Amino acid sequence: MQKLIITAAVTGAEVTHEQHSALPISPDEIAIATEECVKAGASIVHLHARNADGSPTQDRETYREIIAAVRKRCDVIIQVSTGGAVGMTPIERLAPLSLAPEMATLSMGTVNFGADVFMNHPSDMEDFARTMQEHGVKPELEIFDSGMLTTANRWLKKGILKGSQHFDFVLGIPGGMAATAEALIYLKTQLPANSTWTVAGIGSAQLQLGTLAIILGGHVRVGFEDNIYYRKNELASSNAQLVARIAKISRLLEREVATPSEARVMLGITGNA
Ligand code: KMH
Ligand code: ZN
Repeated sequence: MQKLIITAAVTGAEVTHEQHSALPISPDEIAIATEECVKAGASIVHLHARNADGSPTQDRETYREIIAAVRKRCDVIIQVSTGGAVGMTPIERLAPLSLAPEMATLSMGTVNFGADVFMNHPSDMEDFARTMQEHGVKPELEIFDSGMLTTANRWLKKGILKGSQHFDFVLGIPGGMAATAEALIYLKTQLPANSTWTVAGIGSAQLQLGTLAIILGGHVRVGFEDNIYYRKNELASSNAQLVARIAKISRLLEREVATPSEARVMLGITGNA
C-alpha cells in the first residue's frame, strides 16, 4: 500500500474562536500550526484565510502572507481553498490561485451546507478548473455528495479534467452525503482509474472514517476545519494532536506516513513549490 498522505485543514472558514480558542487565525498562527502538523506527519496543508477579526476572506494578499509565513517555517504542500465561505462570489474565491500554490480545492457541485447553500454553478466550476490548469495548480476535487463524483467522471470523458485526479470525500456536512462506512466504500467504487483520494469526515467521523481510509488505501484529512474535538466532550489541544493521532493509527496498521516530497511524487505534483 502507498504511504499515507495526511492533510491538515487547520482553520477553515466556519469555526470560530469562541468554539475553540486555539483556532489559528493570523498568518503567523496558521504558519505555527502548520509547522506543528508537519512535524506530526502532515504533508499537505489546506489553507483558508481570515481577517484580523476572524471573519473569512479570500483576499490574495492575506493568502500571500500566510503562504510566505508557512514556507519560512517548513516544507509542506500548500493547498489553498477556492471554496472560501458560503456566499462569496466566484471571483473572490479564485483570488489565491494567481499566487500559484501547488494545489487548490475544486468543489464539484452545489450542496446544502447546514442552514446555507454552498453554490457551485457548473459554468463557474469549469472556470475554476480552467484557471487552475492555466496556473499549473493541481486540483483536489471536493466531493460532498455522490453526484459530484459522477460529474467528475463526465468531465474526464469530456476533457475538462485531464489525467490522474485527487479526490476529497467530505462526508457528514448537514445537507451532504452521510459520514458512514457504506458511503465511503460506495464512493471508492465510483472513482476513475488511477485516482488518489482522501476523506474528510466531519465531527466525530473524522477519526472513524480516517481510520477506515487508512485500511482502504485512501488518505486522510484532519484538523479544526472539520472537527475540533479529540473525543466526546473534550476539545483537541491543537491541530497537530489530531494529525499525530491519525499518523499513530496508520503506523499501528503498518502503513507508513508520507513526507511532503513523497506526497508530491504520489500526487504527480511537479511545479509551483
Ligand atoms: N467553507 C466551505 C463553504 C473548500 O475549502 O474548498 C467550503 C470549503 C471547501 O471549505
Ligand atoms: Zn476548506
